[in-house]
Amino acid sequence: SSLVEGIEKILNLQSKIESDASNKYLAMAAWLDRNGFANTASHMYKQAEEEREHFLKVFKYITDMGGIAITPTVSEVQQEFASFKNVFEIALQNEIAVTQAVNKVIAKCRAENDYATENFMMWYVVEQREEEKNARRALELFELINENDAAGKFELDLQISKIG
Ligand code: OFO
Repeated sequence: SSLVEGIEKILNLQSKIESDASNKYLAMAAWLDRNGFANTASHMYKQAEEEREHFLKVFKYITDMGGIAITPTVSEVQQEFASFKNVFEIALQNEIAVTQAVNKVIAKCRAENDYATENFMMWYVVEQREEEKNARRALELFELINENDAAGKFELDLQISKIG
């Protein structure tokens, strides 16, 4: 393998984090769907698909580098949310945690002089910047549109689904 042990390990951890991120979005999509927010639900289903791709990208990289990619176990994810807005608060928190995990992988690459993996991880840096921006924009819309009446809920559902 062209990966040192510590790098292989942290990449497998990142692969699990991305896989969990996919399942977290899936649970959010289902919650939105059953609460009548059809547009943001389909937006979240798409996010779940994207995270699955992020997971596969790391998974395949490990294999390409001659390492052992471990199929992640499926963890419990949050299924219930306090409110429409709360879904997006949790989504932002999750994205911030993913960004921190990405940064840890890069720090490890630097410590190990693994520039190939550092270069590979730069794609995630760009992606996370975009995803955090989108998650913050969704929360901003709750400041602009009143979620406490039906018309506001309808408008929020529409506008948030157009982000990104
Ligand atoms: Fe947004 O989690 Fe993937 O990178």
